Amino acid sequence: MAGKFFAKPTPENNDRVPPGQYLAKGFPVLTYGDTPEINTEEWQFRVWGLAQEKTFTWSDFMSLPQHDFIADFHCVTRWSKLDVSWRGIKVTDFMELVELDPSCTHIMQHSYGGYTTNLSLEDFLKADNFFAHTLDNKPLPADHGGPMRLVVPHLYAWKSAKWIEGIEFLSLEKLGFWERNGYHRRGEPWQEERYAGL
Ligand SMILES: Nc1nc2c(c(=O)[nH]1)N[C@H]1C(S)=C(S)[C@@H](COP(=O)(O)O)O[C@H]1N2
Ligand SMILES: [Mo]
Repeated sequence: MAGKFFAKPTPENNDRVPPGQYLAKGFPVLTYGDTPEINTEEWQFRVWGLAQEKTFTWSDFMSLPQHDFIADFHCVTRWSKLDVSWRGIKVTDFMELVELDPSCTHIMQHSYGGYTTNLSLEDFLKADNFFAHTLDNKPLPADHGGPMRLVVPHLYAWKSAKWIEGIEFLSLEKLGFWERNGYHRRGEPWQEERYAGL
């Protein structure tokens, strides 16, 4: 697999590349289906289920603290990209605006276009997770999930929903799009949690 698009890990970064992964030289785009085109004025974000239902606008997100993030990105199709440079809003900061029912244990991410992916509440509330609107100091391109995506660095990248439009809060684990189609319910790359039932 090494060559034009992929590189073997080097001794310097080897301990940051999970088993079975290669380093991508660029930043590949991986999308199932069409790329939705949404501008920041029409973009909305809704929370519902076991949280008081609320809709947020782009400016609601912009008025939250903004941070730079450097995070590694691991796609289950075996490419990884180290040190991706993003800017956005911490999930934990956003969640201060959400009134969560104590019975909530899981969440579902919902995207424009219909993509879904699930997380346990614990995996969603990790301090390192963030909503990203900027990549390499430029507005997040549509093919990488702009105007806004979630980034969950500690799990395989299919858990980082592009074009995110809402979170459904749940008291049981529901499965998202890839999880219903044979992928692992959690997807931790260091444990190689690639497929369900393995
Ligand atoms: N809405 C949506 N989010 C998505 C996907 C998708 O097809 N639709 N693909 C997932 C997968 S499999 C990966 S690897 C990453 C890829 O992100 P990128 O295209 O920015 O590299 O987005 C994830 N989020
Ligand atoms: Mo992926």
